[in-house]
This record gives sequence, structure tokens and C-alpha cells, in this order.
Amino acid sequence: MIKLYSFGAAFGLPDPSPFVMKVDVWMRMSAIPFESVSGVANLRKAPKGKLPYIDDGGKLVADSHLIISYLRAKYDSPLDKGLSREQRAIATLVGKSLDEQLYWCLVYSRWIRADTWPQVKATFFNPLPAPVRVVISSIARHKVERSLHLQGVGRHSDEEILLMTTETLQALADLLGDKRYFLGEQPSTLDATAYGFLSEFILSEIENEFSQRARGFKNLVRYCEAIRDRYYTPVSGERGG
Ligand SMILES: N[C@@H](CCC(=O)N[C@@H](CS)C(=O)NCC(=O)O)C(=O)O
Repeated sequence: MIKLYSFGAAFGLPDPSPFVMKVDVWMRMSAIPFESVSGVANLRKAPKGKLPYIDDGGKLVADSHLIISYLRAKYDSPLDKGLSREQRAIATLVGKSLDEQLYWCLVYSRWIRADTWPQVKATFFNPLPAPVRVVISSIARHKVERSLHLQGVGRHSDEEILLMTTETLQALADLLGDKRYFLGEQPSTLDATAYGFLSEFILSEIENEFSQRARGFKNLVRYCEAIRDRYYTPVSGERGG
């Protein structure tokens, strides 16, 4: 059985990583059985130092996009089969926007904002022994801050990052409209990516201006709840295909 290496349940979601959520829900939507192997220790063995990665009978594949490409080539997934070239193009470009830009806004909203950091710190670092907890959490936060600065999003003000996030959410809300899924009545890979990200804002227990802004888009909330109810029962913690 395919093993999906993940972080594990946090913030009331199966995983705090939108990339893990993307692969997890993609396999569920594709009805490909898998087993989740959770734990931050997975990072040490990850082929590219990031999660997710999968182990398919000894073949390791890292990176959510490459994992989905690999799985699509090897297994018979119904996703994306009926899409036009134009729909595929939209899916590719929207997916990249979420992976490469919205991701950093999410990271900022969790790790840098003073109102959310205590919750993030408690979730990720409370399992560590008290003497090292403070040092390790502040080193990790500093590393994230540095990554945000190098990527660029970290150079903007809180207000500007919230604006950028809202613009992306508005675009997603407009693209979804009243449809069941982004590209019609059937789920596609774009839905796996969108759910991966939107669930982290809308369904997570994190309360800040970013999550509140996302929850203001009623069609995105309805969309997330419908996918959660269809593919995840009970809502949190349950793993596997
Ligand atoms: N391009 C990768 C990105 C994966 C990624 O950034 N994962 C983050 C968690 S959301 C991670 O593992 N970070 C750990 C680190 O950078 O040390 C993908 O699509 O899978």
C-alpha cells in the first residue's frame, strides 16, 4: 500500500500542511488506497527535506505536484479525464498561484502574526521538553521569517499581505461561483489543490483576520464543508484512503 508521509493532525485538520492535504484529498478523490505515516520526524528522512513524500513499494516520490503526476501515470484516476485544454490550462496556472503565492501568505499568517504565533508554537513545540522548547521554537520561527523575506512576501506589511490573500480568495470565489467543484460537477486536481489551501484557512481552528476573511466567502465555506463531509468522516484525525 502507498505510504503518505505527513506531519499529522493539527488545528483540527488532518494535517497543517496544504501540500499534504492536497495529496491526501487527491488520493481520496481518486479512490487510491493509502496509509498515512505521520510525524515531524518524517522531515529528516524526506528526500527533499520537505513533506509530503510518498513511498510506493520502495519508490520514493517527493513534492505534491510530482507525487500527483507520478500517481496519475501509474494508477487509474478518474480526475481530470474530461477536462478541455483550456480547463487544464486554468487548473495549472491557478494551482501554481496557490502553491507559490497563497502558501507564503498562509505561512506568514501563522508564524509571524503575533496573535497566531502562540497557538502555532503550542501546537508544534509543546511536545518538546521544556528546556529546549523555547530555543527550538524561536530558531524555527526565525528560519520561517528568513524564508519569507527571501521569497518576498515577508517584505510586505500585514495589511498588504492580507490584501494579497483576499484578492486570491476573491478570485477563487469568483471562479467557483455556484458550481459544486471548480471545473464542474466532478472533482479535479484543481479541487485537491484548492481544498488543500482553503481548508487550512476555513476549516482550521486558527482564528485570525486571515481565516475570518476566508470564512467571509460563503461559497468557499460551502465548498470546503462539502468536500470534508464527502471525503473525511469523521472530520479530524482520520487517516488513510
Ligand atoms: N513544493 C513542495 C512544498 C512542500 C513544503 O513546502 N512543505 C513544507 C510544509 S507545508 C515543509 O515540509 N517544510 C519543512 C521545512 O521547510 O523544513 C510540495 O508541493 O510538496
